[in-house]
Amino acid sequence: DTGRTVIRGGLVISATEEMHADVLVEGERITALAATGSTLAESWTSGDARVIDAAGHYVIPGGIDAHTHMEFPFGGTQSSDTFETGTRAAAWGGTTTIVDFAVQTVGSSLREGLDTWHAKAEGTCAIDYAFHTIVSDVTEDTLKEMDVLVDEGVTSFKMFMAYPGVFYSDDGKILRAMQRAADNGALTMMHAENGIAIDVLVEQALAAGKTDPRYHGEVRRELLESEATHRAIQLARVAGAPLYVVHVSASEAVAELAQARDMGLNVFGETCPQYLFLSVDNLAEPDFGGAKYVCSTPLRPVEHQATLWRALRTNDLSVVSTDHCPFCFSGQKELGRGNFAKIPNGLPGVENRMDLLHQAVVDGHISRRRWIELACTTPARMFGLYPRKGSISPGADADIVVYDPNARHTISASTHHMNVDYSAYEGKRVTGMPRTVLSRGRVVIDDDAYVGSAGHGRYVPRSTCDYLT
Ligand code: DUC
Ligand code: ZN
Ligand code: ZN
Ligand code: ZN
Repeated sequence: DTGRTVIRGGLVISATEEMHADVLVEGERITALAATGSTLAESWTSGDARVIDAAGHYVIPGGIDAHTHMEFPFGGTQSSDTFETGTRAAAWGGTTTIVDFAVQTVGSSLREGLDTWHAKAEGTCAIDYAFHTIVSDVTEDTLKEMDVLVDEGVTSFKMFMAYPGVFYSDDGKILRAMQRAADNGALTMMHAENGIAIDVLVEQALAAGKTDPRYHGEVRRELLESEATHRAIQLARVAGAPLYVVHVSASEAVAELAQARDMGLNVFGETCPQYLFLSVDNLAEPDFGGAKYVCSTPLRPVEHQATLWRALRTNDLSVVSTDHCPFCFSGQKELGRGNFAKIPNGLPGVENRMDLLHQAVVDGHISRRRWIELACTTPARMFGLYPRKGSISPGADADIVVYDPNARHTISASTHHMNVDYSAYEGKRVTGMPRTVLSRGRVVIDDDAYVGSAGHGRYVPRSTCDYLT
């Protein structure tokens, strides 16, 4: 029994407003908010309620990271965070829900993929979790399974225009899956890069002796991201389906999204902290250090960052997720020594997202309400978790972060909690960090201590996207 908890005296921030309010938590839910100092709020602290003093702090909804890959098989290895270590690290960073990707492998069913991911996550997570499914093999049976999964709360499907021979689907398969999604209310998520053309450039680069990590960024050209983005949008129009483009990194792709949205299409875009804070310069770090920054879509020249920040303000990009997909430098990233194409793709970041975006508030890129909208409320609405998740409102799950906006700290692998031997943001100084984190009413982070438990986190079935009618 988690009893009654009052979070007292903080600044409660939502996507639309801020108020000095006390928050009453009973059991797993938020049951009321009242102005700090009001008779009602004072009445809550009589009796045996536990009081969390939030004076001088923000009180925000727990972060929703709608794009993570725990225990994800890639390039003959597997991402280094388990659901246990990855969700614990998420909690440390103020994220209280992840939406991870179950993987259908070619020749198997969506069901087998989803069951496998349930088995990985069940009983091990520190915070709540949900699933999308990666569709790698579009068949008549797969299309029928999509309808069943939507009814089970898996209401979004990711497809790949990249990675031929692994996750890749051709345009016909994409169109068929999009048509099905248009019928069953699901959201199609797209990895938009022209993988067929990229593979040609990879082969040519390697043949020319260009094997270093920085060539990963050169061959995965901006134009091959924007071309795929454009094509995905046209296919979605033909299918009459909504579209969510994941990990948008290049200005050219943002322009495609903006044009589609100006036409009134249900096209949404996501970007990730690595595209906002890192660049191709990192890929050129010496001694194979660039391998730490190999992800797809790749990091871009620094000029793209300004476009991404602008798009986050204008809503042409409306979600910031991490694409958390960690691989250790030692033994995993090193698989690509002498051949950048063999470096497992992915960066760690699930623990850093809330703080990096708060730093963006400090730096003047976004307002603090927009911070909450991008990191909590819109992901919840986009992926059918709202109103249970994503806001501090009566009836919502008590997933709450008491956030200290003045706590300075330095991001480092020596202090992070992700199961990976480096940090993509090593040495970066940020201002702001979670002090207390509640997951469904239970304190899981208490200042400098993790007090949660593996298995507290539950599977959350999702409804359909709140932005569609
Ligand atoms: N990109 C990555 O960087 N990692 C996992 C898969 C992907 O699309
Ligand atoms: Zn992807
Ligand atoms: Zn991904
Ligand atoms: Zn404090």
